[in-house]
Amino acid sequence: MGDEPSKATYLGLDLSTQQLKAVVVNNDLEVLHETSVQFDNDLPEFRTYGGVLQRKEEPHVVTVPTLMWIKALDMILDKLRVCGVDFSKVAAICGCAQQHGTVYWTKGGRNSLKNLDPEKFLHEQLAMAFSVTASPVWMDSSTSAECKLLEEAVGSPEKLAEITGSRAYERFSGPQIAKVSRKRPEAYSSTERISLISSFLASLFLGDYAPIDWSDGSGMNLLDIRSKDWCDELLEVCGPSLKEKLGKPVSSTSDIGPVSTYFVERFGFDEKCRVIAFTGDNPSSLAGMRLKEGDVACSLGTSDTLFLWLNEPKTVTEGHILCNPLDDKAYMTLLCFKNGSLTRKRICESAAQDSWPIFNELLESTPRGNFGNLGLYFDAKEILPVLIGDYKFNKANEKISRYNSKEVEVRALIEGQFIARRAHAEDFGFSIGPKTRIIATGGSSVNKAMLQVLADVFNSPVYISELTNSAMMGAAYRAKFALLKNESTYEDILKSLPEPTIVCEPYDDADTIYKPMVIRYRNIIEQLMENPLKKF
Ligand code: 5FX
Repeated sequence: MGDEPSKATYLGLDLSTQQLKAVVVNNDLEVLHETSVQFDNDLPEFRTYGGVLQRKEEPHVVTVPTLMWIKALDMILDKLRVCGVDFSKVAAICGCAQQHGTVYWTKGGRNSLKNLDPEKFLHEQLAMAFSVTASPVWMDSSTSAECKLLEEAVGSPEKLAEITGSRAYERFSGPQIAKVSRKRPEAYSSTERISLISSFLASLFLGDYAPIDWSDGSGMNLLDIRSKDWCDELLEVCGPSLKEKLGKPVSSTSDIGPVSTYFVERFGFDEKCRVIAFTGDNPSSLAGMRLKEGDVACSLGTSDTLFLWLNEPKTVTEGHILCNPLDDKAYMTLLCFKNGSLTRKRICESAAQDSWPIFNELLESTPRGNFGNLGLYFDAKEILPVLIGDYKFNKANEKISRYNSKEVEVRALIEGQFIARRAHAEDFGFSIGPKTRIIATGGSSVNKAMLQVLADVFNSPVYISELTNSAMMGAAYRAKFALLKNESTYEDILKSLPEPTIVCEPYDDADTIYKPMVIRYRNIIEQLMENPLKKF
């Protein structure tokens, strides 16, 4: 493998909310094999819905059985083997995962990782490796008390945002770790190592604890994004000996070591195959989308996210600044909206018989502006704005309980979602206009009817890449980049790949219709935030 670079391949993984995906690319970054494991359908024994566990009695607590992810890795590697992947050619492995979630390795966890028996599945051998068996994930919003602790520790939300890139957010790892340490002190004290989901997945390949990378580490409320080291004051309020439990964070482009002998012996990986630091799904998407200055990336998945490349950090109290996964000196911005594709699916089920073609027909049969109807749908407590429930307004801006027609409901949902994305992006300082390229990715980006609404609401052309799954592809590209970074730029490595292509342009009247609707949205939110039960 190592002697014939042109025959080298790269393995990229994406452990997202609803599935684990894997891709093998050749040296020209062309896809050779691609496969996935869907958690709900392929691993029904874990009884997840949308990839997570959530009980009615405690709706704000959202977890995932850690072992399910390990079993998914066992399955996906076998799927790749069965479809003929020659693992001996893989020069480097890299991956990404949903951000913020935490994994708690029990004492002896490292030992288990180092002594894996290649005759057995990983999930058989790691079943007892965790002190907390259900990992809290990004959809969890049960840590308001811990958020306060972190903000008080440094003086204010603004100060926390200045240091870590974000004010305290319930889903962020610091508040989540603080909750485990406060509510389950025994589990916390028997924890040898805390990984992010990305570094946990990397640990399995490494056969040892993998370090947390700076970019995903920026989603913890614990990392100083300028010095790129943990902030001691914050670690102290979260739990005892946290520095040792987290290990030292590293650059996202680090080569963190060779693949473990388990993979060499079980699957025939070359012992020279390297493991590259895994990162969060959003940073990985940034790498997969090859954003240019001024481009706005819009990922439409379980969560909807908007992000862009940033050269200098800035302090923001809504949204997030993360270390950049490709350039140690640069940063990226991120806005995350929790109610993305699962909410779209709910309305698709209720209004369009669970059929996307019918949903699109309904969407396209209503005019832009939806006769003045505007809907806001938050199945789970939203991040931006912090609201839960359905809010439907008619032309007279009266709050109504339901729309008379399915087509109005479908358009109210999609316009409402994209109007919210635009309003918050503008508040955050994104400059958006007819020259901005919106580059769409994520599951819903295959839906052209929705992308047309996106183009109109943002009054900007929407592009998509031929290569869907930007987070997973970003992992494969980063695998190659990390090996060659001393000789080539990232641009050079990706230059043979096709450019994103334009799929929708805004109609001429788009801004006239949607600019006032963005203002109207802001007024509604202001009033709802004061009193969510307000009668308009
Ligand atoms: C980003 O801050 C998020 O919480 C989500 O986009 C998760 O990364 C989804 F995987």
